[in-house]
Amino acid sequence: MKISTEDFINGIKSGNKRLIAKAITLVESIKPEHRNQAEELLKQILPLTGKSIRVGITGVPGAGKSTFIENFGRLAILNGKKVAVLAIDPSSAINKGSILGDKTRMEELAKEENAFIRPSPSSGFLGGVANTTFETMMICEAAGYDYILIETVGVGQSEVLVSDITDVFLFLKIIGGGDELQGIKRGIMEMVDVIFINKVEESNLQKAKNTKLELKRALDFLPSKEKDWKVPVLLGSALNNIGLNEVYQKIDDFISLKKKTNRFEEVRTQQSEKRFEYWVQEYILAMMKKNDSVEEAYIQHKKNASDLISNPSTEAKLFVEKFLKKN
Ligand SMILES: Nc1nc2c(ncn2[C@@H]2O[C@H](COP(=O)(O)OP(=O)(O)OP(=O)(O)O)[C@@H](O)[C@H]2O)c(=O)[nH]1
Ligand SMILES: [Mg+2]
Repeated sequence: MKISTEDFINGIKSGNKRLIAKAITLVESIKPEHRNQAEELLKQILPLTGKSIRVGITGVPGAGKSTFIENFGRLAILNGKKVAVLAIDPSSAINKGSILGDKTRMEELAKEENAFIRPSPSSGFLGGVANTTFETMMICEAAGYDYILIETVGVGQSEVLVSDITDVFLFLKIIGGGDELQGIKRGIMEMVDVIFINKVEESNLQKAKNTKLELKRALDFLPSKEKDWKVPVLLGSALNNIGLNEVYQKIDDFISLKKKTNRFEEVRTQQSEKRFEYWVQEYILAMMKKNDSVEEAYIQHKKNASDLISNPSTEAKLFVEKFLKKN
């Protein structure tokens, strides 16, 4: 049975998890009639959004992201906060990637009344991963969640996507995790706001301290992303709940600093502009493709590009000029 927009909104406002989940399914849907209702819903909840702290968490597979989120989330709840957990997974559209890693379902956190855990979308969807996750985040914010924790799943572009929708970016590092072999992807180091060296125990404490020094040195060579913020490198164990308080505190400090310097709003504004630009392209293309001959041409030009008959940018230009050229 179709749920009315009003019912969705009342459900979200009252924190009804079943309706929150259904609203998220609605915004993830690619069906045009669903999209129309999604737009209406998002428009109406907009005034209720924007108040959470949006945290992106990255790290190589197995670094302990899910374990960290589970215990960090419980810590936030102990501090009286409500926590929503989302995943961003650019690979899921292709291989129907696993849901927040099948190994870790965050069972303890999931039991908490003040936690909401949402698996990443697992099939093709409109608007790209970051935009879909952003809209999911809006719904969670309207439902009163104070922290939105976003786990990056898969490697590569997911960090860029997640940094486009978050306020603070946390990098979980493990010693000997392979990432230092690649000099730790420079891109990540430039994006990161807080580093947590995870799985530190008595036996590897000295190694961890050395890694911390190396990271600090590497950071010194990079331009700082936020003025007056020195990226902290913390040590601890997500599994044993060591060092998470410090991360919590650093995130708090970082957000306070960004608010004081107006960077908080400024970055969010830039992020919104980027989303706007994205949607303009998305909708222009969708409108154009409603016409059969345009759709046909689109497929042909795309094929030329994919068959390497010509350069993708040349094909894109030819396609657009065929239909949009002033005459
Ligand atoms: N010893 C130790 N093990 C940990 C710690 N944190 C996480 N682990 C373990 O490391 C393994 C991977 O943890 P996950 O939390 O699933 O890691 P992840 O980064 O979410 O992994 P993916 O989602 O697959 O990318 C699990 O077996 C955890 O129990 C820690 O602080 N110490
Ligand atoms: Mg995980």
